[in-house]
Amino acid sequence: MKPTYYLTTPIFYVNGAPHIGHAYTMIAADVLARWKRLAGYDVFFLTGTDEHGQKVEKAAADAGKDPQTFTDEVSAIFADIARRMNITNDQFIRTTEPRHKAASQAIWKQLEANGHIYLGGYEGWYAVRDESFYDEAELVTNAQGQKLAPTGAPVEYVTEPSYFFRMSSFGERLIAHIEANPDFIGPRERRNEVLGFLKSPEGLKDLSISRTSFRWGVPVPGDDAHVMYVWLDALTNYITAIGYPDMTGPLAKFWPADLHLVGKDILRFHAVIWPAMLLAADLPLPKRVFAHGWWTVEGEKMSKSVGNVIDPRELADAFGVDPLRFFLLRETTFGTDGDFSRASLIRRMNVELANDLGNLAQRTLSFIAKNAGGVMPKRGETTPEDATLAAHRDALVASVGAAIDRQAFHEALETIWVVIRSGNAYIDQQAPWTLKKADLVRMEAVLANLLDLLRVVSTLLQPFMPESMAKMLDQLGVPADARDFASLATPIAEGTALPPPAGVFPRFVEAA
Ligand code: ME8
Repeated sequence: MKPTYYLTTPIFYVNGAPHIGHAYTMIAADVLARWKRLAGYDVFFLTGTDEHGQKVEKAAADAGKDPQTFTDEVSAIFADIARRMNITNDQFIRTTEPRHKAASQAIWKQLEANGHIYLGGYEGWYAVRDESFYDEAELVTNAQGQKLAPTGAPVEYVTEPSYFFRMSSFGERLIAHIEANPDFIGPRERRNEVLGFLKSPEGLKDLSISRTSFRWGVPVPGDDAHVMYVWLDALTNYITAIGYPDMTGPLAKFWPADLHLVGKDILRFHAVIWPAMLLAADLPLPKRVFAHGWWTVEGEKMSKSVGNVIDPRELADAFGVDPLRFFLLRETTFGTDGDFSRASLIRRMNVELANDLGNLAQRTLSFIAKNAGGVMPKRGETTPEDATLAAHRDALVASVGAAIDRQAFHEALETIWVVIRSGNAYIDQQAPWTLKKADLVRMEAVLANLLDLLRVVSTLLQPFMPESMAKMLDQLGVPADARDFASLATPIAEGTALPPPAGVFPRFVEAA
């Protein structure tokens, strides 16, 4: 029986076209999912779209479409982005699916049966852009005297009947859970923020969980005048996808989730509201919620009005999907903010992909093609330099895996790059081109060491750059069914024929 691993991205609002921020979360989650599969896990990887609520209803009206037609169209764009980014999600959930309405109503009924829902009235501020309620004290006033949410979103004053979730009664249990489980929220600083919020004098309040001023949502069971607050339905997607309310099928196998990967904007929904809902419904809590940082583009916040929203498909057309995936995870510490610029993407492509990794592979493989019969060379006696290189190589899978388990993707890549650079230093130092004239046995041994190194590096980089590494592993003579981490223990047999080498990472030259 394989161990299981269940991970999710947020489900994205279909109010507008996806951009690199959305692609970022999908790609990071995909690297993790692919890594875990290669490490022998039975992975369930979920992404999808969040299609209810006032914001989506408004966007549909602005587009002159009925909400279902509109969400069908925009959801298809998100699914297309996932496909183009090579995302290996096992399911793409849409909250307008009948099974999801059923699951949302089921959890509502469970909360109600457990005594955690009551009818009242909401009077206060609401930001449609954030689909979030705000206290008067949280609001800021801009230069025009307009009241705004702390996120900058416009707010409106709402008075309407509403059902409430008794969230306030879960504060103590949430604090205890977070304190007893240091890995429940990452990164560490964000965990402290959540604890600070829960322990603040305002503490946890009851949450308004239904709306009556519009219709685009899941109807509240037994009271059709209300639709559920969009976040209540949205968060439930994580259990809809695995069969809730049926507790015996995939849910029994995959719940609790191993990881909810989200952006920092929605951590509180995932680290406070969702766990409170689960506690109230007598369901186990996810093992971890990790909040990554925020991308700007060429130094500016992405927005339709600035006109700098980048479609990740355009970037993939211009630079390739793998360089884009690599760049997004390499450029900044996962968990902190990043700035996207074409210049830095091109720099990393040329320095790290073309020069460091591409050259190491190209130099080694073309030398073997020309001077060692185009086959896996014979391994020889081990010198101290060889032993050092091999030790670094063999430590990689564990150290990179540990970084990935902490969602430290940047660190995982840096650890691999240190070894790639030491491979380049090794080839320069050992100089097989000189050995060619003096010591063919040693020349072969050096080349074999380089191929053994390249095989490990390419195997471990598959989750980050799946297409390029498939090409690389083809050239290294690694059979398609021997590319998981368990196969690393079986070296390529000497004499294995290698296909003619072809560069995997050309230098990117900006068109004049
Ligand atoms: O919040 N930088 O959906 P959403 C980095 N439907 N990541 C970004 C980003 C940026 N500039 N912009 C967006 C919602 N993201 C809810 C979620 S989950 C039950 C419901 C990513 O379409 C990041 O993952 O606003 C962020 O958390 C998410 O998109 C927000 O997507």
